[in-house]
Amino acid sequence: MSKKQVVLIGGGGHCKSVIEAIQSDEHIDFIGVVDAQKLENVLGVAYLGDDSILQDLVNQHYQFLITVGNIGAPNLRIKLFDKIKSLNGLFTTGISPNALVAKSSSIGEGTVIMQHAIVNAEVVIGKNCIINSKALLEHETTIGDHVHISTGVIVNGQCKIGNNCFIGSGSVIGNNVTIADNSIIGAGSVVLKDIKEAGTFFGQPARKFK
Ligand code: JB3
Repeated sequence: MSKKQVVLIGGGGHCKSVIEAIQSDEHIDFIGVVDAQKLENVLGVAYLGDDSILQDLVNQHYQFLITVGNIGAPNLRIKLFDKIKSLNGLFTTGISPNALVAKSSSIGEGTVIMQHAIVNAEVVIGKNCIINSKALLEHETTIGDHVHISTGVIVNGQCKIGNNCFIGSGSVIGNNVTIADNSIIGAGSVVLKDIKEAGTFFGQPARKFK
């Protein structure tokens, strides 16, 4: 199988974590990093330039991952994803060889599954998501587009997490819970009831903060 030639968009902390997570995947070659500011290199991966070179990179048929992270709203990740789409760029998926991903699950373009994450039976994950280190997604859960499930989160079975949500580190989402699009769940929260309208929620049990 030929290797995927992958360009990373955003060269900060999340990018370093993605490189560590997927560099031992023998099917991936990193071409380089695109960042708004000039960098030396990122963990040995070359700096290529700023976003003005994206069309050239698309023309060379490289595949992309958005490696700008987000705590809260994913606006920059969406903007960069849509920009590359508008240039007819192709996204790949990045799956750490240390993650456990069920064969019956499905993972959207541009999504990364970080180290020691577990994605169980019939989970469906949308595009441009971060399933961060040690997150657990249980059976038949659905994750929308541009979602960040942060480090150590537990999402139990048959949940529905809407588009653009951020679930903070260590949070627990109970079985069969639905969370509305654009919701933010603060770190360490416990969500046992549906969240029907977007907002910022925090606590055990989680309550609306704003
Ligand atoms: O929660 C965890 C474990 N990690 C967080 C991650 C998910 O999100 C981490 O703690 C950070 O808060 C955040 O990481 P991120 O996004 O890598 O943050 P930072 O280290 O600040 O790097 C952002 C990079 O994006 C910087 O190098 C910026 O120059 C670059 N950047 C900003 N705007 C951009 C743009 N790069 C491109 N190509 N285009 C832009 O428009």
